[in-house]
Amino acid sequence: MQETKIVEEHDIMQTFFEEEDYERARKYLARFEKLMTYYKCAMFEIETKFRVLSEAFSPQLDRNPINSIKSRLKTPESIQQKLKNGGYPITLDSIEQNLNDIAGVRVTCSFIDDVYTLADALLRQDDITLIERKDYIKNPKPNGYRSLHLIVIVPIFLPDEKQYVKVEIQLRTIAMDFWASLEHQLKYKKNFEYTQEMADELFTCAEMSAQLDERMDRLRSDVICEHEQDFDDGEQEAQEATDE
Ligand code: 0O2
Repeated sequence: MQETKIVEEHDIMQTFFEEEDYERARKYLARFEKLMTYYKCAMFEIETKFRVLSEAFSPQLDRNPINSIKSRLKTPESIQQKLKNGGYPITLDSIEQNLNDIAGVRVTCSFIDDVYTLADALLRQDDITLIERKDYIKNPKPNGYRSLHLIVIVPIFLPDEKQYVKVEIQLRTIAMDFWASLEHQLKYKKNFEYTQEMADELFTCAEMSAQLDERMDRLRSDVICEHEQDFDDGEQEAQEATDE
C-alpha cells in the first residue's frame, strides 16, 4: 500500500519536473506573489490611515467613529474568474489594469455621518488619489444595497522601491453591514433557489434598516444638541458667578 503511494507520488513529481514550462511558471508565480504583496501592503496602509483617523476623531466626537475594519485580498481563483467574466486577458498586467478590488478594506461605522466624515478625511490626505466613488447610500442599488465605495491609489514604500497601488474601500454603517452580509449569504447559498419573493423581502428589510440608521442619526443629533446646550448653560453660569 505504502509502496504504491510512493510510486504514484514519484510519477506525479516526475511529470511536474519534466514540464519544460516549469521554470517559466515558477518565475511567473514569483511575480504574482510579489504583486499580491504590493496589494497586501497597500491594504495595511489604508487600514492604518483609518485607525489613525479614528484616534484623531475620538476626542472630538467623544466616541470611536469606527466600529470595525476588515480587510481581504482577492483569491487567485476569484481573480481569474473576474478577469474571465470581464473578457480580459489573464495576465499580471491585466490584473493591475482591469481589477480595482484585489485589495479590499471594509470600514463599519455606527452612524451615517461618520461614513462621510471618515471618507472626506481620508480623501483630503495628499498621498491618496481617488479613482472612483460610488455612493450607494445616497443612490442605493435596486436590491436595496447601501454602502459608500471608493477606489483609491495609495503609495507603498518598500526597501528599494515605491509603488502606487489600488485599493477598494467600502464604508457603511453597522445596519448596512448586517443587511449586506445576510443578503450575500442567502444569495450565494448552494443548492438553494433565490426567489423573487425573497428578493422583495430583502428589499423591504433594506428599507427598514435605512430607516433605523436615519432614526439613530436623529437621536445622536438630539443628544449632541442637548449636550451642547448644557455645556453653554454651565459656561454662562460660571461667567455670571465670576462677574458677581
Ligand atoms: P467580494 O467577494 O465582496 O469582493 P466591480 O468590482 O467594479 O467590477 P461592480 O459591481 O461594478 O463590480 O462594483 P461595485 O458595485 O462597486 O461592487 C463591488 C463590491 O461591492 C462587491 O464585490 C461586493 O463586496 C459589494 N456589493 C456590491 N453590490 C452588492 C450587493 O448587492 N450585495 C452585497 N452583499 N454586496 C454587494 P464582489 O466582487 O461582488 O465580491
